[in-house]
Formats: sequence, structure tokens, C-alpha cells
Amino acid sequence: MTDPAKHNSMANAIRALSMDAVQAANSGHPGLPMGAADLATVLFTKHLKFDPADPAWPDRDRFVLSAGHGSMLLYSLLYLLGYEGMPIEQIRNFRQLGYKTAGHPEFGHVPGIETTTGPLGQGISTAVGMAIAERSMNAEFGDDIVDHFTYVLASDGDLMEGVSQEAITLAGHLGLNRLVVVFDDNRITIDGDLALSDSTDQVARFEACGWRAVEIDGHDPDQIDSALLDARSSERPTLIAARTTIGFGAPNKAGKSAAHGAPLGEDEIAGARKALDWTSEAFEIPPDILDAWRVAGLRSRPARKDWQQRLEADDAERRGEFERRISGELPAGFADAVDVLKKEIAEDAPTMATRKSSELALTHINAVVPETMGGSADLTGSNNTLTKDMTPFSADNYSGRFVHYGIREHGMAAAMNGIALHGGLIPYSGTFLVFSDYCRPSIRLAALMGLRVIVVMTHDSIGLGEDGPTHQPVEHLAALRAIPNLNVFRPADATETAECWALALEDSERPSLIALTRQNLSPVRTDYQSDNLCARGAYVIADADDDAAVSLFATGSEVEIAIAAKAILDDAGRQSRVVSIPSFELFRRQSATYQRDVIGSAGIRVAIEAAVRQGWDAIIGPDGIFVGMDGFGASGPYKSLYEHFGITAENIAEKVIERLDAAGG
Ligand SMILES: Cc1ncc(C[n+]2csc(CCOP(=O)(O)OP(=O)(O)O)c2C)c(N)n1
Repeated sequence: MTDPAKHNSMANAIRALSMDAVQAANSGHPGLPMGAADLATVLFTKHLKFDPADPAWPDRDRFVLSAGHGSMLLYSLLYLLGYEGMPIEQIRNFRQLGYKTAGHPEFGHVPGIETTTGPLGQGISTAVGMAIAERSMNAEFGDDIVDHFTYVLASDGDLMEGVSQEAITLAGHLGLNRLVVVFDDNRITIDGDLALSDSTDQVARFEACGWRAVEIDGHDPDQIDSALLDARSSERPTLIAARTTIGFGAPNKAGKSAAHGAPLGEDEIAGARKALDWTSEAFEIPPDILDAWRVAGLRSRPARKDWQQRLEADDAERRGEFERRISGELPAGFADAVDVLKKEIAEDAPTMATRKSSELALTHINAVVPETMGGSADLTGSNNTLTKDMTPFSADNYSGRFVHYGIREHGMAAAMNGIALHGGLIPYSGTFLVFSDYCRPSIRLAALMGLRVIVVMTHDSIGLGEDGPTHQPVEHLAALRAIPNLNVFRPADATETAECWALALEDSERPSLIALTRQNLSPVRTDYQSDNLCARGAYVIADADDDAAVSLFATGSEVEIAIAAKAILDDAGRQSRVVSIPSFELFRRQSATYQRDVIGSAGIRVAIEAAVRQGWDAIIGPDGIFVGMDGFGASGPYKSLYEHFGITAENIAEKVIERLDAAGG
């Protein structure tokens, strides 16, 4: 049985810090931390396995505050539990520039924040990836080394967002019983009562998705305790729908949307202090209460030490492998494998779609990089992300390395973030480039967090042909290139594909998206070179004999078209050069001199990409010639489409010659 007085005072410490910090910041969300304080107190003092002295302990339980607007809940906990990165100064300066206590929790600011949350639905969906990673690593390294839970605190908003459905059904299907979602069932959203916009029976919903689901009083510590205890022996993922009162303790605003997202105000705070019997000044926690929290922070230290001993006693090779995997270092054989692959490609000079080249690259990579975890959103045979050595990751086989994500692009992208955050695995996925829109919110978060996730997107232009404009990406490359800290790769042939894969895997600080063709491409790089030419983002792939009057810039499938245009121009006695740009982002990271050299001084600049012009002016300038798309595509065989939209060598050469003649060149 819980000691009610002790429990209440510990929970009230969260409430006081939260309402006072929001008041001091003059913005923020006091309602959720005050309402969920009892839930968090029981979870963190009795169930969660963690050690503030080693916040990155690989076998810690993960806690995801999916309702990121309730960030003060997490910040209060980290302070109370004694996390070094969260002194009281941080709480006092909640939401101020230069402090770690951002409006919504941001991964990387302080250990203990396991993921960035704020866009509702992302946290719970990311947590599914963490739970996948936990089972996968457990299957590989055993119970002694990997055996932990992923806990989520989710709000109405989290469960209303569509992505949660993808995540919940995936978790249920995969039987992820180490996943426990505590639902802050306060029935209030910003607009008012939840009844204004929703009437879902969440318990029935979760049960229908293969979960165990229970309802409790979210202010009764004993009910919370026993629900969490039961969850730990469940064979299915668990939902604990915990009925709470938003803004618990606030005399007039509790239970109302007024408590959700604005400071309570001085009078209401004074009333709450009275109601909660909290007599301390703002940001002061009575020593006995702080002590109780700090003691709770020590709770799992023996478990961590035992774990450390088990790891140290483990077979040296296995231990080394585990440590390498957690550190994120690629295996020693990686560079050689890429080199062997590039030599093989140079020898065979295959004409193949880059999606096929990607499969070839993955065959070599997956053989030496055991931490890759592939997948596809039900387009496995189209994305070519499944290699021969992979079996499905399933409820019956957690040692499988390929996730059949089903038709859940958004859930897949969010889960990949969780897999990467968990550590030990490098996730990559597959879908069509046009559906990057369905993944975009999670890709954006991967970029914001700087996670190594690799998003494979095939059917990357009108070149996919007959499926027509609904399936033909046009604006997507531009839209993806607009996301900061995301590498967007569009390789031109098998060699570039191998190089882009190597770059994506080597870049542990950001996500990469690899756009690949459905249609076959001729090799544009025919000689083996050990240097990764794609590493500089852009390079001259075919130079002029003399001073070039024309520079042709292209990506992916349009590089061979640019090279063919150059051949026509050569025949016409016009000097041109071709630049392949597999990645705008990598190119922008090069020195100004390199960029200037690659862009060159030719008077006429032409960009060729079967997509919209947006973004290209930085390379070709406003007077440059753009050969690409300015509207949606059409349904038809791809060669007819390229003809129809004028993305042909002949059309390029014609436009260039016209311009040269007009300029008297
Ligand atoms: C994707 C997304 N849409 C909208 C918002 C803005 N927003 C923040 S909280 C919230 C809903 C509040 O209701 P609930 O989730 O029940 O949280 P509570 O009121 O219990 O704190 C909304 C719409 C958001 N954070 N994310």
C-alpha cells in the first residue's frame, strides 16, 4: 500500500513546480502535469528502471511523454530525481532562450528526454519503434543484457491523431508486450470537453487492436501501482486508461480547458497552494520531499550495477559487439564491403533501376552490418528493401531484421525514429517517394533530433509511368530539400547508389532519404574509383574538352539524359559539361571554392530534373534553363511521358542551341 501523505506530497511537488514555472514563463501548459502528477509519481518511484547517474544506461526503461505540451511534468521529474542536467535554474527559466527547458521536450537537450515530442501522436508512435528495437536487441543479446519496458504518457490529442492508429495496430500485431501506454484520460482538449469532437471508446479500440486495456482512477496511487504491475506481466501491449482531472488542485480551473495551456494566474495558484496544502515558495521543495524523490532516483542503481556486471562477465566478443552497436560505430568490414561492391559494379556496368541498385548495395551492406533493420510499407517487391538474408520481424520471430510495416507510412517513419533513438540498430524503410508526404512529420522530427534513419523512396518521378499523377512525385524533392538537416540523395546509377548508401550509413548525425527510380538507367559512372564522388554532393561527371559554353546540371535518372544532350551538343560543335548532383545538402556543405568550381563559369546553365524548378535557381540562377515539370504528371509509359513533358536530350540540346545562337555564341 502506498503511504498517501508521502505520495501526495511527492506528486504535489510536480504540481507546484509546473504551475510556478508556467506562471514565471507566462506561457506553457500547467494542466497536464498537475493532472498526471499521480501517474508519474507512481511510475517513476515504483516501476520505471532508470539511473540519473547513468542516464544513457542501455537497459533503462524508456519514458516517452507523448503529450509534449506537458513538458513541465518531465522537467519536474528530472529535477526532482536528481538528473545533473536539470538543476532548479533550468526550471526557473522554463521556455527561455538558451535553457534546456524548451516549450516542448527536445531530444539532446538533457539526458532523460528520450525523444522530442510536441506534435501530438508522434511520441506514442515513436515509442512503438523503441519497443520494436528492445525486442530485436533482446532476441540478439539475451535477457541479461536487454530487457526493458517502454512507457508512454499519452493524452486525448495523441490518441486522436491518425498516426496513433497506425502505431497502435502495428504494436498490437507485433505483440509488443514491453510497451505500456498510460492514457491521461481527462476528457478535456483546447476547445473544451472532448465530447465536442470525439466519442471513441478507447479501451474497446485498443482491445480491438490486440492490446490489453484497463481503466483506472488516475489519482488513486494503489490502482495506478497495480495496473502498472499487471502491465509488466502482460503478453500484449497494455493501455492503462487513467481517469484524471486536468489541472488537479486548481480551485476554479481544474477539470476545465482553462487549465490546459495558459498560466493559471496568481490568484488561482494561491488557491491551488491552499487546496494542495503546499506552503513552500515557488521553486522551493521542502527537503524531506526532495529527499524522498532523490531516494527514488537511486532505486534502480543496484539493478544497473548488476547489469554492468553481467555485461562485463559476458563473452568478450559479444560484449564488444553490443558496445559497438550501442556506440553507433559501423563495423570494421563496412568500408571494404562498399569497395568490393563498387568494383563489382564497375566490372558489370549494369543497366538497372536504382531501386535495383539499392537492393544490390543492401545485399552487400546487410551481410556486414548486422544492425540494419529494413522494412517497407507493403511495397517490399517494389522498393527492393528486403535482401535474401533477412527474415520478417514478427511476434513469433523477434530476431527477424525486416519489418513488414503494412500500409502505415506515417507509423513506419515514426517507428524508425524510435528504433534509432533506442540505439543498437539502424532502421531503413521503403515506400514510394510520392508518399513522403505521409511520412513527413516524422521525417522532420528525425531531422530535428539528428537521428540516423534511412528513408528509401522509390518510384521517384514521372519515370514510374503508368500509375499516373497520383503516384508521380513532382514537388516532393523540393519539399524534402527544404527540411533542414535531412540528406536527400538522388543517385544516377548503380555506382552512385552504392556511394549514397555508404554516405547515409556513415552519417550518424542526421537522417537520409534516398530517392530511387523504377525505370532502368544506363551506367553513367563506368570506371572504378575508390573515392566516394557523391560525398561532395555534386561533381563534374562529363567535362568539356575546352572552355564550356554550357553547364548541364542533373540528378538521378536525368543525368544520363544530360550526358546524351552533351553528346548532341558535342556533335554540333558546342562545348558543354555535365554535373551530377546526388545531394544538394552535401554540396552546400562544401567550401565556397569547390561550389564555385563545380557550378563553373559557363554562360548558359541548364538544370534537368523530372520535378519542379523550386530550389534550382540557387544553381542555375533566374536566367538558367530548367527542363523538368511545372505541373502534375500523367499516366502512360514512361518514355512517352518524358517525350510529352520534353525531358529529352534532343529538347535540351535544342533549347541550348537556341539560347547560344540568340547570344551570338
Ligand atoms: C499535431 C498537433 N496538432 C495540434 C497541436 C496543438 N495542441 C496542443 S495540445 C492539444 C490538445 C489538447 O488536448 P489533450 O491532448 O487532451 O491535452 P490536455 O488538454 O489533456 O493537456 C492541441 C490541439 C499539437 N501539439 N500537435
